[in-house]
Amino acid sequence: MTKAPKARQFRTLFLSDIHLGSRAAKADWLIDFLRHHHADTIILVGDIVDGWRLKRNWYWPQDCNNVVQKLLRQARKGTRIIYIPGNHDEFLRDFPGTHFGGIEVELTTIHEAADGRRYLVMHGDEFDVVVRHARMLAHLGDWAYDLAIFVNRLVNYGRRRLGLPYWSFSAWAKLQVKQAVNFIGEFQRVVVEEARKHDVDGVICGHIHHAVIEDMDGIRYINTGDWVESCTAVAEDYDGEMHLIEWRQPVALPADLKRRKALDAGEATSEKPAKAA
Ligand SMILES: [Mn+2]
Repeated sequence: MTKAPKARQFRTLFLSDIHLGSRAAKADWLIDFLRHHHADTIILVGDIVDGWRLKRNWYWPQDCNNVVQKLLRQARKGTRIIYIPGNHDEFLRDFPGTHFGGIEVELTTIHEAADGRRYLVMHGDEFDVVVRHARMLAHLGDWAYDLAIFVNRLVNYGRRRLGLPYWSFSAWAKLQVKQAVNFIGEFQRVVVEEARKHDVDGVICGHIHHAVIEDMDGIRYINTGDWVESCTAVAEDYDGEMHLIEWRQPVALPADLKRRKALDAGEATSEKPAKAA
């Protein structure tokens, strides 16, 4: 008989860009990750549910339910869970300060790490427009930068009202393969600038699907990556140290997978059956 490996316990786990409801979401990998990594606090850094994808084409396999159930169960068992909406789950942005199933919704939050460092936590999409027009805005200065963020919010609010999807920076950046690296750098730069404005030691964000922990001009930039391609998370240990974890599903025998599937099916207590596309 094989004993299940013990889960690693962390102070905080940061996860973003899971995109549940899109076919690309690696929900089964995430379930496996959550089975092996526990935390006192889990902060969901946006684009957890892909509302825009679901609106166009309902796709919600059992794996998506399992992720939600697993998180809700941990909340019930005492894990503090904070949900910071992104652009794909922006419907939640209308409910800051509310709770559902023990999960708190906040637009942004300040995370104080065990070592006393303070981090601004946000999804990061509000900087798309700044990144696009970085050079021009740099000449215009602070007020233009703030105005750009405001206009971006307004435009995307309008698009949402018209039933149009959010203008996706990351998808666009991927199309510009040659330029993508520049844009990742620009994004990082403006987000770090925002952290400086908030007088914090670092920033934790998602959105561009590019996981990294890096110090930049005295500010720590942390991007949690995604669960669409890279399967990455950031974990804070009890000393306040941040770790980037890339979760590659261990090679399992078909029998193991079958047993795991059965386990998950048994674990899930959803009242409604999953509705397949
Ligand atoms: Mn996003």
